[in-house]
Amino acid sequence: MIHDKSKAAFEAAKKVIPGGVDSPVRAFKSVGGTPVFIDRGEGAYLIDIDGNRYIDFVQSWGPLIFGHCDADIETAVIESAKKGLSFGAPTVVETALAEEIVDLFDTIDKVRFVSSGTEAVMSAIRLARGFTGRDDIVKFEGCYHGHSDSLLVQAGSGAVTFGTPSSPGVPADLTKHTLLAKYNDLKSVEKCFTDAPDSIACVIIEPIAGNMGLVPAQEAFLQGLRDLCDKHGALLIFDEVMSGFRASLKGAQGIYSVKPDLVTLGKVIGGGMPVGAFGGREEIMNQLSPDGPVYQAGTLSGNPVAMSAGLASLRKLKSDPSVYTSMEQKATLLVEGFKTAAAANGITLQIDVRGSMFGFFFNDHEVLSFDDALKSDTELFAKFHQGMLNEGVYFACSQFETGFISTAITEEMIFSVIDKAQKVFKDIS
Ligand code: HOZ
Repeated sequence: MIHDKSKAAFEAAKKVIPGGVDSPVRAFKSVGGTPVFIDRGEGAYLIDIDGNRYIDFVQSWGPLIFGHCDADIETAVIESAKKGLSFGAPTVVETALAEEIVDLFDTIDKVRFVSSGTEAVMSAIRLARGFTGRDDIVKFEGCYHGHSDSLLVQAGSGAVTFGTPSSPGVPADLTKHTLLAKYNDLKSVEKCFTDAPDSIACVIIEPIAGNMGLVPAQEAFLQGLRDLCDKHGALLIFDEVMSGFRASLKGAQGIYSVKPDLVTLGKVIGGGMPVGAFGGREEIMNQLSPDGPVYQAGTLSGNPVAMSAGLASLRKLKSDPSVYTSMEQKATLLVEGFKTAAAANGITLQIDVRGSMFGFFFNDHEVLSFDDALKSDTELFAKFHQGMLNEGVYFACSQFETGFISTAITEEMIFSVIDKAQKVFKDIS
């Protein structure tokens, strides 16, 4: 495959954009080679500026559950854009999208929209602190909640990919309020509460972690978090920016029985446009300004074009929830095919699937935590990534990310990807 134009575009970008990218994970640093510069998407495919086509398992890191250029979402965006791009004033489409979310999530009475997942989580944390009158938060190693200061501590996603899970530039005075615990390890959370019994405002978790690779929480562990939070008067926040409308129509909450106090959303609720949201029980959400004292704001929050894209996506998902079963079947087919093909070449993969999310670790042992994920063979992953890219298959360029199925991906495509993987596993073993 020829990537000459992408290589030239990357050189040009590096002169004027740090690292040539606007988000570090895109730079392909951990897998080698040059990032491909995208010209356009078409359903299940990405087409780069050299004209190469790839089956896309990244989907803009999750939002594009219907693939690229879905006709209904495109129409909603175009119709909305024709009426004006932004008003900085309320529109009825915000209420309509909020109503859909409140209808689907029993844990959300009210929801506020922002422009990114980072903002959603940052705001939810402030609200939890304001509501409880406490400063400390508990987060888990390997969970990534965006790049705001108090959450960029032992974080997953690009932060771990580039070996800076805790970033310079974050004042120690701020991170002293971030207590760290181990994913799927209740004892480590109990220790946080023993050390700081009355000062923890909230425990925040990706109930289906997607930023250290795919690592779902165990039900008993989540229940243990719920019990500890209740015992100590802390709030439980589910960060469902990634799993919301991805793991199921109700996100992780459609799979687990444990209920959070606050939920953060993003990605799918914007249909590909920049959107985040946080919501929860009325008594908590009413603490937000202008009804309450906790300040939070945004000039472009609830942007009508983004809200229209999100509304079209959610209504389409609600009208046919069977798409989740079919995406889960395809995801399972894919990773089981990979596991078998890898094993035939002496490579052990750990695989997992939750709805339209899938993961595969080059790892001999079960992955339940960040420590386990870090034991993966990232060099082998890099070789696999390069091999598959050359075969026209686009995976996230890090072992510590999740893969996504879209409704545009067919079973025939999955079989063809497994065939290509068989060849690549053979080459790299
Ligand atoms: N895992 C990241 C988002 N949840 C990838 C996207 C990015 O950092 O640009």
